[in-house]
Amino acid sequence: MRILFATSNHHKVMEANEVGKNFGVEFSQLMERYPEIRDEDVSRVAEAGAKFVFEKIQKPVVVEDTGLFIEALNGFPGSYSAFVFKKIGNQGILQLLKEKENRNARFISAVGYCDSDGVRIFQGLVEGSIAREAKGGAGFGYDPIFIPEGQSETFAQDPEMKNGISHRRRAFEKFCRWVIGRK
Ligand code: ITT
Repeated sequence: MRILFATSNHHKVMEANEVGKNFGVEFSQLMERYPEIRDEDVSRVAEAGAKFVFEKIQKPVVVEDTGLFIEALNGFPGSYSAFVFKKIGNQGILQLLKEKENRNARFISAVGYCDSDGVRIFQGLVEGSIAREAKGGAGFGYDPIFIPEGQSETFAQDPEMKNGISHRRRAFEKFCRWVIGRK
């Protein structure tokens, strides 16, 4: 089964396909932009994005929105993670946490799927902490500063570990299970 995935980020498509291959689901990248609404909840951002793209292309489509929620910063940057990453990057986040003992953080991924029956949301979450310094060359975005719970390395140091436990894996697993079980 082939499903369109509207995203500008090819890393997301590769990670989704690592999950999809276990379910016979293949994701194809669709370079279709959509407005990211201002909402603190990544699920609502994904929901609005999926509806927007579906209405435009009239084909079933997936979009995904991810946020990094840092406890000591009251959940910042959250659903504003893309904007914050562009503005201050990983070094900016490390700077904001310089004096902080509490390094707890979580990634939340929301996959939105829209077809003529409407939109559905599938969430995945991984708990972890923000490293003291950026490490690793794999992955993208905040991967060099995120250490998942129970691990000693960042997502960027161990992409296989990331693929096994990430927020995205968890959200796409839920989606794939649902989509192949439907009908
Ligand atoms: P699209 O919106 O086009 O899908 P994007 O990269 O802008 O691609 P998001 O808005 O979901 O995706 O991402 C928010 C930010 O969080 C952005 O800066 C990403 O680089 C970063 N991000 C998303 N998923 C991540 C992951 O698995 N690991 C590290 N950083 C991630």
